[in-house]
Formats: sequence, C-alpha cells, structure tokens
Amino acid sequence: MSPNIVGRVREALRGDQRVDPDVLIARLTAVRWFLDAADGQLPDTQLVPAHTLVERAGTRLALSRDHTVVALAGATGSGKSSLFNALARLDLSPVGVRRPTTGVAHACVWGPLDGANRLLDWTGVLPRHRFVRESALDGDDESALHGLVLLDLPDFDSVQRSHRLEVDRLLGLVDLVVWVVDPQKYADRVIHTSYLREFHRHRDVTLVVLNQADRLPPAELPRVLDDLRRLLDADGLGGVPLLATTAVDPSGITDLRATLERTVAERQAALRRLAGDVDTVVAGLAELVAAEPTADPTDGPTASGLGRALAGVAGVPAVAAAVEGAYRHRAAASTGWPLVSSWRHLRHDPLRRLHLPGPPTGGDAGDPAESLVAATSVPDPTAAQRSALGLAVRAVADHAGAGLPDPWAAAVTTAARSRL
Ligand SMILES: Nc1nc2c(ncn2[C@@H]2O[C@H](COP(=O)(O)OP(=O)(O)OP(=O)(O)O)[C@@H](O)[C@H]2O)c(=O)[nH]1
Ligand SMILES: [Mg+2]
Repeated sequence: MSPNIVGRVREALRGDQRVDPDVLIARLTAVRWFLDAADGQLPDTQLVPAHTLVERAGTRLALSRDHTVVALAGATGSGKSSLFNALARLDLSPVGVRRPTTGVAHACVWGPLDGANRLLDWTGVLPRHRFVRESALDGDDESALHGLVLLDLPDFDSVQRSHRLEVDRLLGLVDLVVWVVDPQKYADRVIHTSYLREFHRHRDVTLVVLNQADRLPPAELPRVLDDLRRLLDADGLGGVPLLATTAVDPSGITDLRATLERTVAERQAALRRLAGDVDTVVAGLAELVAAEPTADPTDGPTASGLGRALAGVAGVPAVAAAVEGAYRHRAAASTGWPLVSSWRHLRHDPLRRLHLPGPPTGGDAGDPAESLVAATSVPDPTAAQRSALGLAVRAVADHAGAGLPDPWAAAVTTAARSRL
C-alpha cells in the first residue's frame, strides 16, 4: 500500500475523529429527553428520525461492540459480489452476467458466527445467506479481520424495487459503507444525488472504491480517480478514502483489505456511524429548537391588557363601583344630618347588595377571603368580558411565543388558552 494512501486512510478513519462512547451516550440521552419534552407538542412526522435514531442506536450499542458491520453498496455490475468473494477468498455470493444478480443481502462473518448471529438477526440477513470465515485451514491469515461482518448488498439502482428497499433499509443500520463504483458508471447521477450526498455527515464511516481498475489503461487510472475525487468533494465527501481495486486479481484488493483490518481493529466504526446519525438528526431538529429567548411576556402593554381583561371577568369594575357607592353611603350615614339618617338606612348599602362583607364587627369573623368567596354575588362575566379575556391571553401567548419555531408558538398559545 502506498504511504500516501495509508496516511489518508489513517487521517480519515482515526485521529481526531475518535468517538467517546460516554459522549455519544450523553448526546443520545439528550435527544431522548428532547423527545419526552416534545411529545404531544410537535408534529410526530417531524420527530420520526429522532425516534428512529434513539431506538436504533440503543439496539446497536446493546448488540455488540466486538463486531463491525461493513456493507458493500453500489450500482448493479460494479463488482460488489466479486469484492465480497475476493475478501472472503471463497465464492459465497453468486457473481453473474445477468443483471441484477444479487437480490438479497449476503453476510460473511470473520470469527465465530454465534457472536454475530444476533447482530445478523437485527440486520435481517437470512440464515441461509450467512457464512463464516473461520476455519482451521486459514491459520492466522484471516485473524486481522476477526470481528468483521461483511455484507454484500443488492444494487441500489435496481429495476427491482425490492432491491432498493433492501439497500435503503440496510444502509440505515450498518457501521461503515464501502461504495463500489466502476469506470463506466462512477459519475452516474443517482449514486451521487440519491446516496453519496446523503452520507456527507458520515464521512468518517465512508469508503469509496473504484473497482474494475484493471479495465482502465494504466495511464487513465489517475485521471479517473481525480475526476471521481472531484465529484466526491462536490457531494460533501471531501477527504473520504478513495481506493482503486481489481476484484478479479487477489493483489487488487490489498489496500481495501488493509483498510478494513484497521477499521475492525479500532472498533470505532459503530460509534462513528451513530455519532454521524446524531449530527444528522440534530441538524434536522434545528428549525424546531433554534430560537433566541423571547422578550419577557409579563412586560408591556400585552400584559397590562391581560390584567384588565382578568379584572373584567373577575367583576373588579362592579366591585370597585360598589366600594365607591358603599363608601359614600356609609360616610353619609355616619356623618350626615342625624334627623334624616334613618331614611338613609332604608337604602341598600351597595357592597352588601353584592353580599360582600362589611367592615369587621369584632369577635371571630372567620377568614375574610373565604367568607367572600362563599357569599359573594358579584355578577358572572359577560360574553364580551370572556371574549376580551380570550383575546388578551392570546396576545400574551403570541408575544411570549414570538420568535419561537412555528409548532412551539402554537403550543404556547394552546397551553395558555387551555383553561379558559
Ligand atoms: N475485469 C473485472 N471484472 C470484474 C471486476 N469486478 C467484477 N467484475 C465482473 O463484473 C461483473 C459483475 O460483477 P458482480 O460482482 O456480479 O457485480 P455486483 O455489483 O455484485 O452486481 P449486482 O449483484 O447485480 O448488483 C461480473 O462479470 C464480474 O466478473 C473487476 O475488478 N475486474
Ligand atoms: Mg452482486
């Protein structure tokens, strides 16, 4: 392997990009808390990717830290099955001239199958398509790949819809993807727009191989690799390892094999994949959460409008008028012309008419607030007062929710009006 490639692969697959499991779990927990808080407040459709992530990550982390699930993905005929067989050094997955050849995923496990079976159950690879690469005949040859679970996927550009669905499902689960392209179709739009671009947050777990390199004149190979690199940069995949392979020649997969050995030894791919998934989900949630704190809703004219409206429905204006009337009434009764004061007693005290207590008369008069609530006959709020309160509450809620992403602003208003 050339030192240049070693350096690039090393740089892309390790170094600064180590993922600390504790940090990853803390981030996943934060997403779970967000989902708990948002439950019932935000449209479910916008939360599906976050729910899927939490569920998938929990399962993947619980299943196995010792295995690295790597998928060979690509267009039909690019040579995925040929590479799969070449890496396994066995003819496990049929290679054909009729396209497409591979209809369902095949798996090869390096190391005991037992440990990987639960992982393969989860990925949905059928037991009859699972193979083991561990035999006494191999000696130590294959030990560097122990822990690798290699998947040969169907073609993603298939005329068969079921193939595409299978590919899309598995691409959501695997730890690392090796995109296999060939000299004829490496620039096809579908692989770049529908797939590679979608993986730009998974650069750390993406590898691209230009297979069938033997079909190119040696002088052409660097030019095609440069062109492919340019396309990958445009896909947002700058810096991902790009290797040339020849599946029909054992020496043509040396770099790929060495890269996979390193990946398996590091046991980082599963964590990096999930970290990339968290990045994607968090970016998708940004429009639901990224908002500056709003102005204090208890400030300003909207709040004083609410105060007036609340006072209206509570009957404060009626009580205030009665207090004013009672004050005059009682003042006149106690200071007026004694000869006519008895005539005044015949008129009703306005406060008493509302069954509001007068001044304490001494002795144990009980809790004045309680007696007030029990005895008051302050008139019920009118329809106009109720509607004014509704409007005032809405105005405060709108003010409080201004600047929040749409669903939250609506949720604040709904919560504010829920007890009216
Ligand atoms: N010369 C050459 N031929 C190759 C190479 N890799 C694959 N082929 C041939 O290309 C054809 C397709 O290979 P497959 O491995 O079946 O391709 P695939 O990507 O699995 O195709 P599907 O299963 O249909 O998606 C076969 O005839 C292979 O022999 C290579 O590196 N060099
Ligand atoms: Mg195939």
